[in-house]
Amino acid sequence: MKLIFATNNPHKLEEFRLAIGSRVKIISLSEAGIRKEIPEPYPTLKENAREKAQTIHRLSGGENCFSEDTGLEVDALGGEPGVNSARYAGEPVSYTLNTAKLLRALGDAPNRRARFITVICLILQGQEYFFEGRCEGQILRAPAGTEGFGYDPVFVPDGSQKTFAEMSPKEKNIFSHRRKAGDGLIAFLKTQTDSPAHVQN
Ligand code: ITT
Repeated sequence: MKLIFATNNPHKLEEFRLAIGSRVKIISLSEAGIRKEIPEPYPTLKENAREKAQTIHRLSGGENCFSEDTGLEVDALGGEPGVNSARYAGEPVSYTLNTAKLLRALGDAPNRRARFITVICLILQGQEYFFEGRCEGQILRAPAGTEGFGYDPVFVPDGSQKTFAEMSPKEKNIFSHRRKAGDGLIAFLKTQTDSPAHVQN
């Protein structure tokens, strides 16, 4: 099965290909010949994921596709940056400035509890399906590591002593919100293999 992945983020593409790529052929937007900045105007991850998937479904002429929207929820900040994670420190998007703003906002707060939440929107044969993955963890007081992207240098998932940015992509996938949401997608796609009408080769 082939699915276009409605993202402009190469890190997401790499992580999904690693997590689910052997079971589904994931086509990037550039491979699909689509160049488009997809707006994320809504107040929830689910609505933004839906917008991205529907936009690419339309532009591709109705191909099966999926998107995802991810946010980092920090308890001591009342859930921020949440759905604004990409543009927390404004535009143009800067992972370094976003992370610096997060550390400033948290200061010395003793409660460092946070979680990544990923919502996938799949459009298969014109029908929408949603899958969610979460990863609980803690925000460090200073960045560590150079792998990954976004807030990875300050996020330590429960069950590890390392930040995501100190892990290889394979190791990050053991814990990650994105891989867990991808598991839901794959489990669902398996249920569709009995009805070939739902599968595009
Ligand atoms: P697309 O919309 O093109 O998919 P994006 O980077 O804009 O790519 P999001 O809107 O989902 O994606 O942005 C969420 C932001 O949250 C992203 O810019 C990162 O700063 C951060 N983020 C998302 N997933 C992350 C991860 O696994 N590790 C660290 N930070 C992450």
